[in-house]
Amino acid sequence: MEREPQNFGRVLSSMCTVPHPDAREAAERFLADNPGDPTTYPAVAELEREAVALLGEMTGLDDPHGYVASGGTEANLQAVRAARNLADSEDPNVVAPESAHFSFQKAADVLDVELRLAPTDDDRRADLGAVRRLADDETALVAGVAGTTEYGRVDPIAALGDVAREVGALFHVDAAWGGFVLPFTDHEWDFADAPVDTMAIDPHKMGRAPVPAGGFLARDEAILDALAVDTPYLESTSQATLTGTRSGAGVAGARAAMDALWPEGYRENYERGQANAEWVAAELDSRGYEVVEPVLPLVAADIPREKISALQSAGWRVSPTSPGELRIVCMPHVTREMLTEFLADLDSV
Ligand code: 0PR
Repeated sequence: MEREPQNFGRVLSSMCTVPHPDAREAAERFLADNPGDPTTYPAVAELEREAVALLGEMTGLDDPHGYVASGGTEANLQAVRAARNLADSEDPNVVAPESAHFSFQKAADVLDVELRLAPTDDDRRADLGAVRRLADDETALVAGVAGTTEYGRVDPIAALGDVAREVGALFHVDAAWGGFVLPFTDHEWDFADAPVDTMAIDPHKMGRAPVPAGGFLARDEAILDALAVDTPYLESTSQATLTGTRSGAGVAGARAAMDALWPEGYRENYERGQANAEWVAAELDSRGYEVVEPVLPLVAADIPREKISALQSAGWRVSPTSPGELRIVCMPHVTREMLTEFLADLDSV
């Protein structure tokens, strides 16, 4: 039977969205190109350099090193891997807030490093004092999140970077979701604001690129060198990526989306998403639900489990946070009309 792709009309908790038309077209053209072998596939390799340059522009990094990864999971894992490889510790650890994405657990497991999770504060951001207490001489990497998965919070990035420097660790910022909206806010989060060494920033989330298109960025080339292995039988001689064959569609799509949307299109996405988040937060609040105010375009509200289940049965794609709140991620496909319909259904379930 022929299957249809997901219709985004009722998708409210996903961090994926509808790709930009230019991105869709570019992805289709480069479906068979492998950026993992840049000498055989030079055109897609050039698109990747342009994509990385655009990501550098967005994140305040003049001479960016990095690549289009499969997603935030790979970028976070590579940050941990580079830090572990560069650390002169027998027993390295990574310090991150407990709000960090579960990909850090995978990274710690695969790379055999200890993951130390610091509690978050009353506003669900990394508790600086706790991070400071957990970090020590064996810390290879301190990580902060700029746009957390569950609540869209931005950790105190500059101060976390200082903690990393104090213990001689590298500092990683996970802006996998937030990176395409943060340039239009006043938050401190990027390479220009803080001593950031590496970053995850995913075009396939807020960037309107096709899946898979993540971003791994590094301030120094030495970080990519710490990841590189020799590739004797390829025309190119080394590879710093985690995966081998990669998606030319992801790379070309990411480059096309950013070319079309940076900066004005992304600014509009952010402004519309933020306005929708604030609007739906106020609507939920007026109905008596406890709402976590949206710092970025992401709202969480304490809606009873049975109602969430009933909404899911009505076709709404909504998933709860770990404490059970309903999450609405105001991605570019989420319109005011969708939210109005959602509230009407919420009122009737
Ligand atoms: N870092 C942050 C801050 C994230 O939110 C995520 C994904 C990642 C890293 C990992 O990114 P990849 O999944 O690209 O490797 N956050 C979403 C989540 O786990 C991913 C997601 C996206 C889930 C779309 C469902 C979905 O439909 O909730």
